[in-house]
Amino acid sequence: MSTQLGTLAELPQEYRDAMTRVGVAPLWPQMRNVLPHGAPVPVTKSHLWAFADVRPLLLRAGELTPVEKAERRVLFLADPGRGPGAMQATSTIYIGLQLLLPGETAPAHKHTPSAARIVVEGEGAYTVVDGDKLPMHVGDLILTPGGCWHDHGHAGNAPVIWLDALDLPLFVYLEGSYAVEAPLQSPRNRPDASEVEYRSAGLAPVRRRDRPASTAYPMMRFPWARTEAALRHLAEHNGGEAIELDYVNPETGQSCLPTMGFTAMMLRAGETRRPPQRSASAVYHVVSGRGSTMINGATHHWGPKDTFSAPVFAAIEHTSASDSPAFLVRIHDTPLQEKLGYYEERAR
Ligand code: 1HN
Repeated sequence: MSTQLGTLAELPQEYRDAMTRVGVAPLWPQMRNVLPHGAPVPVTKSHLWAFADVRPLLLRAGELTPVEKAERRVLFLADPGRGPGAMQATSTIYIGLQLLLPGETAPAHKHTPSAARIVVEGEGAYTVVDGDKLPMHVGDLILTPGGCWHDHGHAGNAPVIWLDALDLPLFVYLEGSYAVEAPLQSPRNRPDASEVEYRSAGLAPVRRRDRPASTAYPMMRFPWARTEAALRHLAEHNGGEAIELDYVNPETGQSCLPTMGFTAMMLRAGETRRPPQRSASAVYHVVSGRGSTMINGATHHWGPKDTFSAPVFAAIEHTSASDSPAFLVRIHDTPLQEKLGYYEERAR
């Protein structure tokens, strides 16, 4: 079954040169690289980005680079497995930390990749998505799906930092990534859909069949206060199971974005969890609490606002500090893998 395949070095040099001239190459020396046995061999290396390390550099970017010169003032998290400057945290997931200072705006654009933001620090910022003004409070998840206009503004009086998650690496790989730009939008004068139509889980407005495809994303904002309350409530009644809630489209029950999944997690005080090995890669953002996570044998110690990554099929063990529960959001590519038909979990 695992016969040793022939190598390039075994082939005569003049044959190799002839192949190169014609623009072909032999498959067999590279076969195992692209089809390893049993499980993929990830390029991604797990890493923890401590907020305390990134924050001062981001605030310095606020002094060094005016927002007009940046369009989006972001420091992105570079996967060490891909070397310095890699614009991805895992195979499919881009993560950045974005700074907006009081009074600043970031102009409207729309692009093919989808994005979501998790607010990390500060109050008073907002994002306008297709005319809906979405207030940004710490922990909120705000969607800007592919093809939706979005601009940002900040009416507060201290810096605001949020985490951006995009399926950008996938779109770059597909040669499908581009943007269209526009001036700032004038928001509609009404609260966003999470405050009106979609206030109650399990109760959705009657679905209109005649709606245009552009309203495929009925709810763009998931307020953290409700997410945390739902997790705490679940913790009281789920008999010691893992406390996890997926962010979904409230009309369809499907993942809230096409390729990226978002899962809110609570770890009880002093709890240890060993999730199955998942074929999805993931980035964990700590909303509150402290603890540690062992990923493929190496341990990250984390606290509020820290972010860490896990490659595909990682062996993971989370432990929360004994004095209080911890709340994290897991950003992953399960929806993409399900659509491609290969998402998998292996019990440990
Ligand atoms: C983008 O549109 C935003 O709208 C943030 O805030 C980060 C990174 C790459 C490509 C587009 C934003 C981004 C981005």
